[in-house]
Amino acid sequence: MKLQFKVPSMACSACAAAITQAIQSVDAIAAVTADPHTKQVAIETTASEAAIKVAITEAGYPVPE
Ligand SMILES: [Cu+2]
Repeated sequence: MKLQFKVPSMACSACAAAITQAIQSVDAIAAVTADPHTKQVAIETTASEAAIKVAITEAGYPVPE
């Protein structure tokens, strides 16, 4: 399933890497594209949207509705 989130606090490539790692801790084979310029995170995963959202939030990057 394809998911897309806007993560406003993703400011640089280190943030993008941390978010990617958090998502891959839920789904190791998730395909993640995190762009600090557009603040968009695109994910191809078999994990649930809720689980991915929690992982990103717990990494320190709130995901607004
Ligand atoms: Cu950063």
